[in-house]
Amino acid sequence: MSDDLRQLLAATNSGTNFVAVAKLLSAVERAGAKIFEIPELREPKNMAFRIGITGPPGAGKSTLIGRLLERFKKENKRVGVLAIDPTSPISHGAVLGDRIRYTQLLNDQNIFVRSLGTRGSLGGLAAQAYLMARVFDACQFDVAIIETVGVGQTELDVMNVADTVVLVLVPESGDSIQVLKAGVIEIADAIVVNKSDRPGAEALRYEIESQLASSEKRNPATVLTLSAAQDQGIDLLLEWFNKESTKPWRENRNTPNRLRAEAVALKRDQIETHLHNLVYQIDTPEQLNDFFKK
Ligand SMILES: Nc1nc2c(ncn2[C@@H]2O[C@H](COP(=O)(O)OP(=O)(O)O)[C@@H](O)[C@H]2O)c(=O)[nH]1
Ligand SMILES: [Mg+2]
Repeated sequence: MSDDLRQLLAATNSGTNFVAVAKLLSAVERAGAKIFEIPELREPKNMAFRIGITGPPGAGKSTLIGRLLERFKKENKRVGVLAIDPTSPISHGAVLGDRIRYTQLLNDQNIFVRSLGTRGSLGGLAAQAYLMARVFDACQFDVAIIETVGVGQTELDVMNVADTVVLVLVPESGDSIQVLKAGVIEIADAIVVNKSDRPGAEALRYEIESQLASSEKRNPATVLTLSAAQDQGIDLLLEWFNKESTKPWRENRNTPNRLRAEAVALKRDQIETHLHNLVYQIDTPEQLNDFFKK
């Protein structure tokens, strides 16, 4: 197994061969925590700055990522995108939609996009995100963007993978207010009020700022208003990323808290798979009884 991974990693030619990168990602998905046997995956020399982008469906996350990709492309940055969409396990509808939104950039030699649906287990998504993000590091990407749809516990877990977290909200959406009430703003480093071309952006910004004022978080999020579709205000977010990237995010990634969160995500995935395999053997009441003795 680890020999296969080594070969696949070498075949990526420092991440420039995207066909090989895609194969490596699939192999890593199957290998799980075994990837730690490979030094380049365990302690990568290169680290891609991981930007997590979360928020309710339809907030404009994919559109915004498309804008960011245009900018990163101009700066000759190598970017890996991981689009996680647990809402469409069958049709992959939204994932296809995302592909269309990134379409003009997909053939670019510096931008690699991978979509992840669910394969049954929700807990597994955070594990997959950790694994893939390590591949992006080893493949010499400068930036890794992780998009998750929604704002539940799964998304919170996935956002632990990121070095910086952007929460995208929109005016005129009951979802946005619910997100604020659910305390999701606690995990955000920046909160983007998107669709500033629509009425209500200022009111939402006011709502967010008053929630932040009453939050107990030590470093409250920066609030930015922009319009992804109209390409307005994107540079504010890029400036903010530049500032964020001067922080000691590389060192922070290997703090005990971060490493433990990764360990829990990967181990939970292993245990859930094991449990699934065990219960799968149950066909009769006797076997059910035996199962509990194991
Ligand atoms: N009016 C307006 N529509 C936008 C803006 N950004 C995105 N949209 C639209 O909102 C819809 C959902 O966008 P999408 O990027 O797929 O949202 P996601 O589900 O958060 O990834 C699409 O129809 C976009 O064209 C914006 O700034 N203004
Ligand atoms: Mg999307």
